[in-house]
Amino acid sequence: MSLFKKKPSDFLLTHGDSIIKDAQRELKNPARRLLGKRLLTLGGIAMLSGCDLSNDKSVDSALRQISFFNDRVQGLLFDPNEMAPTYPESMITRPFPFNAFYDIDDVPEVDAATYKLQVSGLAKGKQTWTLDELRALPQESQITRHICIEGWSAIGHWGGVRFSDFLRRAGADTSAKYVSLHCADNYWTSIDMPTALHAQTLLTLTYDGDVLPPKYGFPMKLRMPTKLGYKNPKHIVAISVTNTYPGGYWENQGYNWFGGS
Ligand SMILES: Nc1nc2c(c(=O)[nH]1)N[C@H]1C(S)=C(S)[C@@H](COP(=O)(O)O)O[C@H]1N2
Ligand SMILES: [Mo]
Repeated sequence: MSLFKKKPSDFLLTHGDSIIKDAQRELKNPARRLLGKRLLTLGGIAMLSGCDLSNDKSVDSALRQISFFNDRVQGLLFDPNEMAPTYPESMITRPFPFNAFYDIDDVPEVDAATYKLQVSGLAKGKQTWTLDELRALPQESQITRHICIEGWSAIGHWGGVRFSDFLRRAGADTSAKYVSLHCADNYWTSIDMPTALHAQTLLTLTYDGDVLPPKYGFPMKLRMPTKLGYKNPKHIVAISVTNTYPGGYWENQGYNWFGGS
């Protein structure tokens, strides 16, 4: 299967600036000159930022180059206090695009009544959560931009529980390195703890004020506006806190693990 199977033409990529800044800083490192040259020949996404990048093949390749960035460097550059931009309701992309490693007809049907979220690993709190228990926790919402490595971006409106709040309630060891997230469609990904605790990282239960529909990840999606689309898992059924590198579905096929800014 091609990693870049779709070329949606009607979305604008206007943000990705922090990733670009990382890229520019990285260019100063002589050990990465070759990579730097490659990035430069791509014209610099920073300069393209704000332009209509639809049908621009360089977007795919530019994002792909960025995905080669060293995870450690990205981790060091990550600023836990820096917020991703938020947008007014008028800027929400309608309809918000669907994407997965399969077609929309194959979206998994998760049964709300029997659904349970499992928490395991370095966490000594409650290990099983029902949907009602998650809905009873304090809720927040955000309108942020989702950027997919395939070369499109879109603004969406998600609501749910602040992940740092959830992790605390689940008794997670927040000094652990990773949080891995396993999904009903056997997709999985994993994130660094600083991103897990970032104020905009949200365990979402709603989309645009309604229960999260199946296509957007019912019953829950972890939404991180600081990370690329593939790091935002839908249909999460299990969460594990660990110091052992968990990888991910796309990450194990060559996508950059940190995948964000
Ligand atoms: N469970 C699961 N989560 C997933 C994926 C997937 O295939 N399965 N695809 C990822 C990718 S690449 C993108 S761009 C977003 C798309 O989310 P959306 O359908 O809400 O736009 O989901 C991400 N999370
Ligand atoms: Mo994606």
